[in-house]
Amino acid sequence: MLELHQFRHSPFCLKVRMALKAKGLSFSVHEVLPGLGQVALFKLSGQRQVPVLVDGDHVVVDSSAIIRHLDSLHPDLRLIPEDAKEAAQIHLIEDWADNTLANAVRTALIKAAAENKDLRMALFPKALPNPLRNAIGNFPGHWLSGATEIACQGEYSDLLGSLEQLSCLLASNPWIIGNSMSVADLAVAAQLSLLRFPASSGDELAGKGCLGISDHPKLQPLFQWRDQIEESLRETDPLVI
Ligand SMILES: N[C@@H](CCC(=O)N[C@@H](CS)C(=O)NCC(=O)O)C(=O)O
Repeated sequence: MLELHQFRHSPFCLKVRMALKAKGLSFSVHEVLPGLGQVALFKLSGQRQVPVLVDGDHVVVDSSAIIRHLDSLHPDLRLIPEDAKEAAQIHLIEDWADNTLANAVRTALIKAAAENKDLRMALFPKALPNPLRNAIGNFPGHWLSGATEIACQGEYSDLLGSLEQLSCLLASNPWIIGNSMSVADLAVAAQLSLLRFPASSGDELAGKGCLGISDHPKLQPLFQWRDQIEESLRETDPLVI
């Protein structure tokens, strides 16, 4: 049985869950507690980041490496095509999503969480003790919000510009590159989950996100595309261990 060590709301872990589901593989998830749980993760994998996939004797770290591992073992539904030109284009989009998009999305989410106590509370693991959750919830968010606003105006308009381009592309094409789902689609769809949380994030978070982006009229085709991908991959939830 494949075992995924994850933070539930990490987009990189969602990217791997979507790949596992696209390939029809059954797996269990091990929820890592930020901080303490990462000590055990370090013992297991030699580093402290999620996702980590345990596949028998193989311990694979990093979402891109995990998906390449899965593609080599289960090539019937490839997420990285054999065609070299398409594979190169897909690699570039995946790299953009995992780095540039991920950084901009993280900043936008921090700003949104600073402005919205409900979102802030919902993002922290249920396993955290209540006094700590409450302290985080009651932190005066506008301090942080002001700081991120000044620092990140350029990044925010770049993010909006890129998302508008993608939204336009995906209004008339089912996939970003080529004629079937690839790791480029999964990497982008996973990052979008932090801008507007999908149903799979649970009742507390579903529909919440970064106002100004999640409700932007030009970006609705993009979020609909993401929701369709999630819907097509929905099946029995993995066993949580
Ligand atoms: N390049 C990695 C990025 C993974 C990553 O950034 N994981 C974050 C969660 S979203 C993490 O584990 N952060 C905890 C830490 O750095 O201590 C991948 O694609 O898997």
